[in-house]
Amino acid sequence: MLTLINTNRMTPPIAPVGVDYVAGAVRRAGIDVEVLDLGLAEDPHAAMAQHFARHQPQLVGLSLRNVDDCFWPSGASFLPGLCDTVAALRTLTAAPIVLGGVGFSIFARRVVEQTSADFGIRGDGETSLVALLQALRAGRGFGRVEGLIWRDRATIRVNPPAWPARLDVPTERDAVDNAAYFRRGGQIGVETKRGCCRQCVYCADPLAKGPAARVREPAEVADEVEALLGQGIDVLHLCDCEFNIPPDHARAVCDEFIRRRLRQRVRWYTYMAVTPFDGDLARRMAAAGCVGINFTGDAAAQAMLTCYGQPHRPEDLAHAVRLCKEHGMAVMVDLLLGGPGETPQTLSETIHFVRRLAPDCAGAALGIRVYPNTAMERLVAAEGPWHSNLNLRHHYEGPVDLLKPTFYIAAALGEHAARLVRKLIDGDPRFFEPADETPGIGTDRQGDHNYNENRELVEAIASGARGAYWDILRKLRT
Ligand code: B12
Repeated sequence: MLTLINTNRMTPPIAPVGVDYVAGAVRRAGIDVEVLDLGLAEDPHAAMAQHFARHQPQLVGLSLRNVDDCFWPSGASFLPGLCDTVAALRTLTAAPIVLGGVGFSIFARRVVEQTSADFGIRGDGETSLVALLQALRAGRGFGRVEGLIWRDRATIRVNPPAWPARLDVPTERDAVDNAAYFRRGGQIGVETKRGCCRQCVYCADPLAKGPAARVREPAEVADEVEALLGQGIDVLHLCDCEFNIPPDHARAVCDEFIRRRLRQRVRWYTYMAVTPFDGDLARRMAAAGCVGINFTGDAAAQAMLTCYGQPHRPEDLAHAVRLCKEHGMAVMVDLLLGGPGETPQTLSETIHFVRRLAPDCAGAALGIRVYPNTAMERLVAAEGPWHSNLNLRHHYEGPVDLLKPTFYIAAALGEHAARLVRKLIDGDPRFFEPADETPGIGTDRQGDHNYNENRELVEAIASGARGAYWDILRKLRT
């Protein structure tokens, strides 16, 4: 038997989609699995004690969705909490512990070392977790489990990541209490694919999900949406990095939703790249039930788009916003301010351009989380010694360690970069503004869009609001 634990306790709570899929796959392989959801538990320690008083599993799996909140002013890390959870589990069970999840997969080996877990699986969990259970039973074969990080006497071994080209994802969605998450979290996630072939310099998705898109059958995705509808869930957020890459698959998913007339029963939101996007895709998306798109805009100064490795031009962003308006879908533009080469001039170009576009809202995130093994890490390394790099900011003590929340904010923006951004926004209510540096969470929140311990959202959802968080927040504002 396997115990699968969701460790994510951020609020509003997001249903652990990965746990749902992995538990379904393990069950399908004929292995018993119990889900212990700390995201819904009043007291996580009591919940763990209760669970292990009743169950003695062969393996305990911990899902780590977020290593940190990836948000500069707070820079909250969840690793200390994960270490505590692993330590508490050691007192409750002798079963080996395996870690997995998207956040985990970005750093995999480092998190295994830090927490002293027995194993980790980098990448997809469905097949590898079953293979690990089989290897444990046989007492050998660990070298063949895809994505496995394991201890071979004193050495830590790292197998190639688990990114199977053919996806076989269970569609039942019945291992997690999705209805409870819908009541408290306002939306539920569904994936149509995994992986991304884009080269955005800062992005960690290729590290966790692989460098090429691996698509699901549109009919399976629609089956899953219908399974969620059966649980009373009618507002979804896609979990693809970018829904429109590759565009053929996005069209095929929309066509299947249209064929099943899902638009009458479900509303959905998604992340999208600015290109490729045209009138045909916009029309199909709206007809398939899409009510809101959050674009990876990043910037509207060409120099910054080039620096970030974005293939779109500012005009493409304007076109994308126009298409959304024409087709009745709400639109958010996500900006990433302060990257390498950002100056007060490029910042002003971006903000003024986006203000003229008048999207329904825009996220003015200041500071880029620097992840290891990305082009961004290489760019920073090329700037000279890490310890004296004035573009790097972090709240922790000691030398730069990319496992801890570390951000890039171009020093050319001066000491008070957030203030400068707010000045350019000039009170435009459509923007989610960056707060000043406020280590910790839940403090001094003034209109930002950090969804970590976001009381405004929790209260709105409790009062009945549903949808993407940016859409809920912007409606509260206007
Ligand atoms: C969609 C999304 C959102 C949506 C969620 C919508 C919804 N209802 O689900 C919204 C917009 C709400 C959101 C919010 C946030 N997000 Co988000 N989000 C994503 C995204 C794109 C998909 C996540 C997802 O569900 N994937 C699908 C599931 C099936 O995949 P999975 O969880 O990885 O599970 C698989 C494997 O990891 C593995 N697995 C999972 N668990 C386990 C357990 C074991 C034991 C094993 C072996 C394997 C295993 O198997 C699963 C199936 O193959 C990811 C990036 C990405 N491409 O994944 C970012 C991502 C997870 N988000 C991130 C962040 C930072 C956040 C926020 C903290 C942002 C903020 N400050 O507000 C919040 C946190 C919200 C919360 N309460 O948790 C970061 C985390 C990075 C980090 N440093 O840790 C990511 C990676 C994006 C990024 N690159 O920066 N997010």
